[in-house]
Parts: sequence; structure tokens; C-alpha cells
Amino acid sequence: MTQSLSAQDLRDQILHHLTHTQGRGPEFATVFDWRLAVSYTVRDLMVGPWVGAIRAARDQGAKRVYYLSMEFLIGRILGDAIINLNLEPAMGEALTLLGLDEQVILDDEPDAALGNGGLGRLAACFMESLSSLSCPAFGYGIRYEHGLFRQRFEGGQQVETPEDWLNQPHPWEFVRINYSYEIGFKGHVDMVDGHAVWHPGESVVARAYDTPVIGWGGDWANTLRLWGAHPTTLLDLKRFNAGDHTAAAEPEALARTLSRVLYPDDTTESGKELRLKQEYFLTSAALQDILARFLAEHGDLEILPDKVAIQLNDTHPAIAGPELIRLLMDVHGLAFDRAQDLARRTLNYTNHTLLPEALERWSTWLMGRVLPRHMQIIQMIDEDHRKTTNRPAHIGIVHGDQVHMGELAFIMAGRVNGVSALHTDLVKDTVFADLHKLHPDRIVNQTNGVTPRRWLRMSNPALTRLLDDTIGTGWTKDLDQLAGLETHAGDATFLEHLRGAKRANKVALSDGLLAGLGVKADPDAIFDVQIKRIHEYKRQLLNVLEAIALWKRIHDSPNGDWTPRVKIFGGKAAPGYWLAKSVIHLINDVAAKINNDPVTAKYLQIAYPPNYNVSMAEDLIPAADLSEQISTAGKEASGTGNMKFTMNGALTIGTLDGANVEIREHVGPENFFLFGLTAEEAAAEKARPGHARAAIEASEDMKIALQLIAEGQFGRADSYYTLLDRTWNDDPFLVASDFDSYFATQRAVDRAYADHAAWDRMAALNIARSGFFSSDRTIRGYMRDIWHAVPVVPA
Ligand code: B1N
Repeated sequence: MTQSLSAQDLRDQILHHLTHTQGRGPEFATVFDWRLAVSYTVRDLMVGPWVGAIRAARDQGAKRVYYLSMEFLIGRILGDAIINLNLEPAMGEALTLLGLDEQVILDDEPDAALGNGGLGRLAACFMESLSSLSCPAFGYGIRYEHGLFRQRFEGGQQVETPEDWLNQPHPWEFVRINYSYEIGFKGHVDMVDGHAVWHPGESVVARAYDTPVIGWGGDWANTLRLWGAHPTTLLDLKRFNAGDHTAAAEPEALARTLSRVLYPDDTTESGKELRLKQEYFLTSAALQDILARFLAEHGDLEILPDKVAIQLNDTHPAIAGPELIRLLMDVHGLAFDRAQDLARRTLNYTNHTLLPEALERWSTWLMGRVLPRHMQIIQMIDEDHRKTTNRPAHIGIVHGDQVHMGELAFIMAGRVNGVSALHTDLVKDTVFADLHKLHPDRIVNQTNGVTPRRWLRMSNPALTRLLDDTIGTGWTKDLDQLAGLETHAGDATFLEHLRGAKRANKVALSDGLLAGLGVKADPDAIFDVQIKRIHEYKRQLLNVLEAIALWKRIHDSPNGDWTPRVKIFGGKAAPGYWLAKSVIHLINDVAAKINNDPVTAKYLQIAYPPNYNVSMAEDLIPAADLSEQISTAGKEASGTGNMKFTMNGALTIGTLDGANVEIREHVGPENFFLFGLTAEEAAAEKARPGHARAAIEASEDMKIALQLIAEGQFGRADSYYTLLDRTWNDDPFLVASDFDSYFATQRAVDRAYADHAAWDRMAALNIARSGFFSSDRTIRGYMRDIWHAVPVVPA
């Protein structure tokens, strides 16, 4: 812990930046001016540890970890940096001295939404843990000018608008014009004296924009290096002078499209030329930068794997295999075998999904046109693998006219990992079964985790105070210490305080829902939350059908013993995902009807705040009683929201899918609401012809729910014909097969919640047993099993 500044020091620094960086007098300053002044003040405190970390890693010749990801879903930075630098309570006091409301300042920061969902947020948690563990690392990504789109509802339907976080200065980044690399595309390859020479037809410049990521305690900061695309020549002066000003600016416009927008797809592959170019842009810039740093420090390429570990976040940067070989061969003169061997001992690949629609494939035609030299190298890798392994014909990278990026990533990786125990088993048994047989030691598991700094200490101050008072603050860097709560789980006073903390969070959320949506959420009702991307496999449809069936039951016997419930949804659908958008429409239509039913209103409410993002998650998770993790078993690789809820004392209703399996093992089956088919049963059920219709016919509640939609009880019935038809006749994600089990388990939740003391005890045990799900544990696992990297002592 290096920093300890007084409130007066902080106030003076903030005033200094307000005047000298923002150029504003206090009497003219807006919230924005103040927020920037505060951010620069905090940033100043990160620079020392940051420069120190970079120096220590270099001086000690340490091995570095490089995390390549198309997405980093960072969210806001200021609040997290204040926590990690240990600036509370001094910062709060400083802002009070200045007459400012800290929450207003924090809320002024736009989310850095450079990711779609779990995969991008995982990368952000990993960056924080890498710094907290003082493991020398760089994250490499793209500096998208427009992050994930903003979501509005019009008539209950999703409308997307562009996100523009860079319309205002981003106070955390340092532009490095001296770290620029040229990235080529297209063109042709010549053979000169037996050596390949690629002559790109187009090229752009990748420029580094660095953000320090400060670890817990403020002793170490790593770098998140995001690449912005710039033209090689700014202006076509000839055309400009000829008066064609628009055409003159073309090179600039063309280059910029590369880092203009994040593709809004989550677990779907987009298959577009621009996406392939973005992937190569990130990968080539990162590898050129890594090699330049390595050569400056060590010179000898033979020791590359001893000093560099590169992690590919899914297949999106899988072109790293061929690109590293290209750089080692065509630029540094190594032979193919040597280059391939070095690359394989340096690269590793994380698989994040088994969904067939997410597995990246590029046509050989497109790959050959955009990256002609890489297409040659891919064929060399594939051919070499075929020869050395004697593999059967159906295994491999190139099949017909398709390049399979999963196979490419696997074959070029020293280690391949899945993201939960179940997922890793399925990776071995399904997508990579053949390659696993050929390389039985390559696949390992690293169950995901989340950072307890952001997801507990920062976002849940009420619970944090209780934890600190009960077991001390050590849990923040060693989450296993939460086990110290076990002995308090039978202590009525502790449980009362736990309930009090949860209730305070629920009151705050309830106020927000009333102000924002007009929804009346009773803080004594169960807050039942499902927040994640809207996707068929995540089964928001199951949740809303349960809401309809429950509403009908309450409506029919309003004097029954009902446990009040507020169902909260949050999430975006990919703009082109019609069925997911139809589910959003349905949830909003159902909410509009039942929230205003005077008979049922006090028992059941539905809230769907638009534009779910990291900041909204920080408000919702601490206020949740029930965490909905209800994907079809075998489909959710891990989930990470599930872990955040558990450590914030929500109980899970869930299937045996992804990391739910491990959460249930840790918290104990008696503290987890399990329902539904297992992965194996689900696969068998899906293969049974007519499974959907049979299950619906057998379920009175489900049938009624579908009938009510078809009758037009919730908006116009014709909006939902396709959704209904698919549910009756296809139902690939087994909503019908799992419905009765889900409905019955929800009623068990109702009964359990009615017994306050028992519920609070279960919540306490969920928190106490959630230590395993810290991303510190995950990162230690990667360091030990995959990267062979060790922490560095800060200078
Ligand atoms: O990665 C998360 C997991 O916790 C989730 O279970 C998993 O669904 C998620 C293509 C993806 N898998 N694949 C993606 C994202 C963007 C894209 O363009 C695929 N996201 C996941 C972290 O392991």
C-alpha cells in the first residue's frame, strides 16, 4: 500500500488540475470539468506504480504475459481506481470539502463498453487481477470509437443507437505516437530466392493508446494497450489541390473504419471482411510490438517462449499463429520448422463456446484475398500437422473452401483451455474430440473468476462494511478468507445485519426503478434478476413464460399465500437476432400488462431497464435475492455473472451448466435451487422427435402461458407467431422440457424466501463459500499451468 494522501492534499490536486489541465475556475466548472480534474488527480497516482512496474519487469528480465482480445469490457475506471489506490475515505472527504457529491462525479463517467458480454468483461477482470498479483502483463485490444450500441425501447421493442464514448476526452489514456506499426492487407506474394515477399495492396498504421490498470493496493499497474487505426498518408494532396476535398480525405476515412465500431455479436460469428481485417489489425500490431520489445531486451529469438506467453481470447486473434510464423520467417529469416516450434511454445488459446454458430470460419477465398501470405502459411501448418500426426482426413484446418479458426488456434497452441470444468470436458468430448486424441495433454481447465474489488468492494459498500467489520479487510486480496463467515452464519445478529445491507441496496434500486421506469418494486419482495445478453440458449423466454403462468395463477386465486416478487431483466440482443428481439418485445409487453393488473400488482412486478451495461450490473447485483442462471445445460461455457451474484449473497436458481456446477459444489446443494435436465439428458431430449409438443401438452401451466400470448393478452398476437411456432414445433433450447421443473423450483424459492432466517443463512453461506470464484485464483491457475509466469516484486 503506497498511497496515503490526506483529503486536503487531494482537494489541492483536484483544484490544480481543474485550473491547469481543464483550464477552468471553480466557479465556472461543470460536473464534467470536476470529474476530469478528479480523474487526472487519481491518474497521477497510478503513474508511479505503472512506470515502476514496467521498469521492474524489464530490469528483472521477467517473463511477460500478453492477453490478446477483441473485447475489453472495462466499464467505468474512476471508482475502481479510487478503491484500488485505497483513496477512501480521503477522496470522499476531499469532494465534500469542494462541495461536490461523489456519486454524481462517478456517475458522470461513460462506460468504456468495448465488449459485448462475458468474454469482454472476463478480459477486464483478468487485467485487474494480473495487476493485483503483480504479474507483468499487457492487454492488447482495439480502441473502438464506438463501443457496444445503446439500447432504447420503442413500443417495447429494442432500438439501437450508436455509442460515442470518445466524443469527449478520455482522461485515462496516453497516446504513444512512437509506438506505431504498419499493417498490410491484400496484394500479392512474390518468391525471391526461395523467400516469400508479401507486397500488401493496402496498409494502415496501428497506433498505441495506453491505459494503466492499477492493481489492488496500488503497488503495480499493467498496461492495456488499445490500437487505433490511422492512415499511412493523411491526405491525398494531389487530389486536395485539384479541389476534390472529399476524395483527398479518403485514405483517412478508409483507415479509420478499422477501429470505428465493435461488432455487436455475442457468441455468433459475423463472417464479414471488415471483422477479419479488425482481427488481423489487432493481432499483427500486438505481435510486432511484442517482438520489438523482446528483441530490444533479449535479442535471441531462441528464448522467445521463455520470456513471452501469449493468450488468445477465443479464436478472434487466431491469425496470431500464421502471423507470428510470418514475422519470424519473412522478417527475421527463420526456417518454417523453427518458426512454427517457437510460435507453438509461445501461444495459447482459450475456447469460450461450443455453439456451432460461434465457431469462426473464413472462406479460403476471403482469407487468400485479404491475407494472401497467411493463407499460404495456414496451408503449410495444416500440411505439416497432417504429416507429423498421421491424422485422419476429416481433421484439420482447411476443409473444402473453409478455414477453421478453432482448429488453427488449437494446432498452434501450447495449451488450450476451457472456462469451467463442465465446459472443458465438453471441449474434449465434442468440438475438439479428434484433436484431443492426437494431443491428449494439451487441453486444460481454468474455471473463470471475477474481481472482488469491482464486484464486491466497489459496487456493494453496504456488504463490504459488514464483511470488514466481521472478518477484517483481508478478503479483498484473498477471497478465500470469506470462509471466516461460516461461523457467523448461525449468528442471528450477523444475519440481521446481512439482511439490512441487502435491504438498503434493494431500497436504492427500488427508488431508481420507480424514477426511471415507474415500476413499483417493494423492497420486501424477492428481487429476481436475470441480466445477460438476450439469447435463445440463455432462455429469458423460460423466465417470462414462468412469469405469465404465475400471474395467471395469482389472478385466479388472489387470496392465496403468494410471496411477492419483482422480476428484473436486463440485456441487449444482437441487432440482427430477430428471435432474441422478439423475446425483448414479449417481456416488455408482459410487463405492461401485469404491472398494471390491480389484482396481482402487489405480488408480481416486472422491470426491464433499457441499456444494460457494466454500471447497471453494479447497481443490480448487490440488490438481488435470486440469480437466474437458467441456460440449457451444455450451452453456457461458464457464465461469470453467476459468480458475482453468489459473492453478493444472492441464491441461484440454475441448471447444471457451465460454472453453475462448481458454484453448487462450493456453496452446497442445499443452498442452491437446481432444476432441469443435465447436459447429457438435454442432448438426448433434443434428439427425440416431437419433444417440444409432448412437453407442452404435458404442462398445464406452460400451455396456458402460450395460449395467453396467442390470444393477444400481451400486445398483438401476430408479433409472436414465429416465437410461438418455434416453441411448439422446434424448441431447440428445451424451454418446454424444463418448464415444469423450473416452475416447481420457483415455488420452492417462494417458500424458502418466506422463512427469513433460513434464507439469510443460505445467503451468508453463499458468500462465505464464494472465494473460489475470484479471478485472482483463475489468473494464478493460468500463471502456473499455462504461462509459467511468476509475480515480480515491485521496485
Ligand atoms: O464467454 C464467457 C463465458 O462465461 C460465457 O459462458 C460465454 O458465453 C462467453 C463471439 C463470444 N463465449 N463466446 C463469446 C463473444 C463475442 C463474439 O464475437 C463469441 N462469448 C462467450 C467468458 O468465458
